[in-house]
Amino acid sequence: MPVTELSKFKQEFNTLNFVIKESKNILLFAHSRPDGDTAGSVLALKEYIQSLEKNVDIACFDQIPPYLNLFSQEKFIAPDELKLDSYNLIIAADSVERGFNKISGSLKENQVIAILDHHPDITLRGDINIIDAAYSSVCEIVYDFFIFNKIPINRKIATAILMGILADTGSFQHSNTTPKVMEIASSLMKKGAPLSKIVHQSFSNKNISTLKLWGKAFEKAKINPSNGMIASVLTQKDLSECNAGTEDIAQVSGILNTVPGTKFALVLSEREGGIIKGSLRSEEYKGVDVSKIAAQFGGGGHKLASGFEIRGKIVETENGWEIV
Ligand SMILES: [Mn+2]
Repeated sequence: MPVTELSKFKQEFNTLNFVIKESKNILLFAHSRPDGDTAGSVLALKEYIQSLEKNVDIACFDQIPPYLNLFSQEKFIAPDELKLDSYNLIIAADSVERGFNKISGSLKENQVIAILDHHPDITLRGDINIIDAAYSSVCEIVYDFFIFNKIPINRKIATAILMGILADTGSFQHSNTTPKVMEIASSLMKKGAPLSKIVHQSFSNKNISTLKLWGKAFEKAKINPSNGMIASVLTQKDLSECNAGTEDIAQVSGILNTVPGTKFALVLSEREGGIIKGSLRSEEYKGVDVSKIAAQFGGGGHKLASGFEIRGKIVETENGWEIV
């Protein structure tokens, strides 16, 4: 890929690499309940920083799940077990407002903070900010950083970056799968990243509790022929009966959205504290902007993936569900 295409963050990529080289102790920060993108980003960066013989740790409020740790045996360390002020540089990668925000305020003036994110509404800022919603994933940002600085990409780095790209593009299914993403994936495969193995292992990691919860949601799904909506609900009771967690809900609306003839999918799920979360999904070819629907309920997001929160409880009656 020509370096000119990477010019948007030329200065930031340059500065970040300079600070990495100048630092002795570096902390990488992954977001809570880590996914493939945050894990892939910190694993790729760690591999590079380690090669420079620096001390580097990965902090996260949650441990890396085994399905993301198949190509490395990394440990994520809880922030309170670390001496946070001992690091010269802290790099937070992906969803920095899910975890890193809890410690960013306590960092000292002389510590350099770098923020790598691709979420549109990030307000947190560091000393080096590489934040751009046009990126499919933070792993794509990390890739550009490596290419710009001519950092060699070995098999381990390629695998970690591809893991993040696959996670955030839903294995090249989401609309963020740009031609550039495909070019990057191709070059990572050439470096030895095992694409089909990552897809298989990352996406074949469903617990029986997740499948049971999905089963409940699918069984209850209804299609409204007048607006093409496919909708379902999950109550706190469903979650506890299946022994499932709220993270098991995330993919349900995406799967419902695959039903032919539907325009968009809505999943309403009860959360702690009397909150109902609405998750909306559509596809480019369906011609629906779900962020407009979310906005009607005070929420927001992207055209094809949005959400909102309302107060209430889901009550299932003979005539269907009601929100009370
Ligand atoms: Mn991400």
